[in-house]
Amino acid sequence: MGQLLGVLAEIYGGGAGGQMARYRVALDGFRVRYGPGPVHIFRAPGRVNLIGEHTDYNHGYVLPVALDRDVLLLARPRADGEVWLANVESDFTPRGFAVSDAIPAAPAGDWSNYARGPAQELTRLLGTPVAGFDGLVSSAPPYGVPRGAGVSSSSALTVAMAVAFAHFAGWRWQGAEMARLCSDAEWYVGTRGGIMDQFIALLAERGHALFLDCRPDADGDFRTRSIPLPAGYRLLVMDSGVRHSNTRNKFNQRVAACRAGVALLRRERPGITHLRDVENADWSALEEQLPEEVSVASLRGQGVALGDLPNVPDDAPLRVRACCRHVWTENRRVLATIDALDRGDIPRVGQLLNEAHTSARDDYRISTPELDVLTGAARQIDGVAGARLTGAGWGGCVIALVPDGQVEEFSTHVGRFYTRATGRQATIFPCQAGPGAGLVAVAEV
Ligand code: NG1
Repeated sequence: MGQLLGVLAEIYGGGAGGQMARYRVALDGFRVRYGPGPVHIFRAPGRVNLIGEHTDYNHGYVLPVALDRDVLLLARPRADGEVWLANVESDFTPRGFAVSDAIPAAPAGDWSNYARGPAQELTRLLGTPVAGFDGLVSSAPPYGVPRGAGVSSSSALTVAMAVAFAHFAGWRWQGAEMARLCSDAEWYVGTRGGIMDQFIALLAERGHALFLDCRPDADGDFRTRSIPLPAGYRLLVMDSGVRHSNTRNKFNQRVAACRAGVALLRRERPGITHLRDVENADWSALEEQLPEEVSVASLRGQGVALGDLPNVPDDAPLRVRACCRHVWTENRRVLATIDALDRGDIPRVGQLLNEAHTSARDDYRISTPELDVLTGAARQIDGVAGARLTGAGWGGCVIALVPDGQVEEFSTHVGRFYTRATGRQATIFPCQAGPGAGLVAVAEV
């Protein structure tokens, strides 16, 4: 156990003591459920995104940061090709399935889909069924990844599962290939998201954000760069407590609006495959070619197909022009943010974060009144560089860059202001940029 404490100190820094207690509870739970013997402990972190929202599936730029809040998966391989899963949180009831290259999905919303996806994808990639395991997941507050809060709890769970399957299969993964596999594994559950969350969960570096160009090169590799977080500031996360129930449908509708933009722009420029392709075009000229609003059915009538997109009804109003404008401006903001970070110009970074929030609110329409209250309250504190919603939107979290000396005042003010304005309680915590996913240790229980 002393050895484990050392490993935890490397991962969590000062928070290792509390983590040790959390790991002990999980290890005891594993022994009670599955019996004594060796157990592998894997982890995968959640993330915030500094800037670059809804750009990843448009082959754009993103700048995520891993949290030190993570999903733990304790696992012991089985010889019969079955996977059995339990969870320290009792609302996730136990699940089981058999590994194959075509694993039937459980009903939408079933948490075992986040294990079924990676098991199926890795089996297909390796051409042979991967080993199953007995598993116990631990992601309860305060150490786990908040669920449905736009900090990527689903990807953290998927990545933890994938890392475990890969380990037991003896597959030595590389970043890009594994990130792609995990992204495919999430398409298995129906969301047509991008590759950002899986990349940061796998490749995060302590104290750094990860710049990722989501356009693969000819070899399928992605350009990345680790960028140190600015000295003298804390990246604070404010969880609004608002959880949206219908996110998957709304998310896919935004993807549909972007795909519609591409399909319409392709009529004159056939080389365009993603919105990224117009990053250097004059936007004011381009946007006139895009409708303000159009339905899927009307697009179909014009011969425009949007591809495989679950849960987008025929009459869903797609705000094509505004959504595409958000993506075009957001990509520029990400590059400008990197430039400002390189120059140490934090006020400029803050300005870009604020502009990104406005674009997400007005053009992409993914904010909520609660997220707007939080960003407004955050900006009232002197020295706060900027604040914006982070993640998919429709609830979840806001981030702010706060001077080290202002953290306490900030938390008190924002907490009170938010409760007065909304009657809700915000959870405010620092983003301690932690390392990426992997095997933590093998323990004996
Ligand atoms: P969250 O916030 O974790 O639901 C989603 C997508 C990302 C990205 C962001 C918006 C998945 C798994 N995640 O993240 O790829 O598109 O929204 O920037 O689809």
